[in-house]
Amino acid sequence: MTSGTSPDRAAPAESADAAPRGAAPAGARTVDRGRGPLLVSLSIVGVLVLAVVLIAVVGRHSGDRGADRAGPRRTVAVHLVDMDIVPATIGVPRGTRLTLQVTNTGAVRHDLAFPHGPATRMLNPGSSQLLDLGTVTAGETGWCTVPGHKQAGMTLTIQVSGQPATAAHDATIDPDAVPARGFRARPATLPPAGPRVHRVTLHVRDRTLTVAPGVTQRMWTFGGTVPGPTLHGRVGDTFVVTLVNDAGMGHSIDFHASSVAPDRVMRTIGPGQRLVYRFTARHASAFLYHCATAPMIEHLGNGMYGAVVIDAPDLRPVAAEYVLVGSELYLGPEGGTGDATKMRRGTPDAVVFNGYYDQYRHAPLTVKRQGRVRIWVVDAGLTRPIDFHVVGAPFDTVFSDGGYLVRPGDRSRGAAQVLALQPGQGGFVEFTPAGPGHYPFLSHLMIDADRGATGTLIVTR
Ligand SMILES: [Cu+2]
Repeated sequence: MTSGTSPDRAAPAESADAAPRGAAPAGARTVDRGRGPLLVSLSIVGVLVLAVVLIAVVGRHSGDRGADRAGPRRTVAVHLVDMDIVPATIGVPRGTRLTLQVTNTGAVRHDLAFPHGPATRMLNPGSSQLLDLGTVTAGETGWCTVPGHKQAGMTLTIQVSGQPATAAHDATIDPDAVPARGFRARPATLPPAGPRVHRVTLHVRDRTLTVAPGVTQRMWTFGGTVPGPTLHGRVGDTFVVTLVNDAGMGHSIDFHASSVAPDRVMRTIGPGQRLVYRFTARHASAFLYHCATAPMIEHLGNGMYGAVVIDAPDLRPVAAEYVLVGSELYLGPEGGTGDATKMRRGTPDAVVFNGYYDQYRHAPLTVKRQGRVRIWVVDAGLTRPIDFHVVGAPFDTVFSDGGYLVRPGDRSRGAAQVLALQPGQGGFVEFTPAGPGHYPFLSHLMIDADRGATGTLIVTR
């Protein structure tokens, strides 16, 4: 293989060598400086041979980490995608002479500017520009200056080696921290089903929300909360939802409960626009709704989801009825939007019920008298299954994504330990607690219970 012998064959996305392509002049200069008295006795041909050998050595090193120590010049390809910069982070050794080959691969105009450094011109889709950052001695973050794009996640962080990979940048959750005084959990009680025609207005707006003790994030919301409000009705009910976009970028909504042609009602509307999404609920379940604007992974990852609960016609009254939406947190900087790179890697910082780390462990759900409990669960994703379990309370009823898996009175006398849901699924469980006490609930995927997917149900006398 000859791939290591030419600078031109270094990885195209991140070349560790000098100028992009045609690096021979820089390599030749290196040769000139290094030849010293040796060259006195060499012919021109000899110089060229030596140059080729040295270029080959430099090129070989450009493909491995040795270049980070040996080569202080580096050119990195950077893509401005719509509402994202790829890569979002570039790590270099201190003292690197860094050049960015910035290309707008999105559909709208973007630029890249550093607060104490250079900036590209406003780049049309498809165009690119070399951006010389000079010799990098400290980390810094640049962004797209188009209004709203930085908030949407278009940032690029230069990290200088010796600094921690992400700690200097992203917020972190302290699992032992407790909420501030006056903390109020999101009410988990299922709202009443209301009239047969549900008129709902959902304002899309960016809001800074507390997602764990001492940690805030700039979330993209339906109605100002994450998850968005829970809608509740019966089979046959009509929902007339007015979506109003009060945010700075395009958004949309997709109701899994609706049987509709998506084209019109699920279209993206721009800032200041509104649409009316009308549907009749034909089926029972706990359905997800979410923003369906690209890149969906970021619109969901930043909080744009909620639940629509459509009662099965045969439901019996219960003593307590709750809704839990499971979702993931991909923390960006404190007070900033989520980290799109973590979203794409599927590495959440937390898995939570109703938008907050260990929310109902801090503020338990209660059943005032011993009686039957129904808990609706929706998995909003992005990537984690929810393996819903209540300690000490096997489920005699499980309704999973549209049908009963377990029902009381079944001759099998079976019961379920968990309600297992994939992203985009929902259902409910029922059980009668054995007596007063504290019943922990969790996602039984322990890695997720360990990162925020827990709570407590208190059964009082
Ligand atoms: Cu959106």
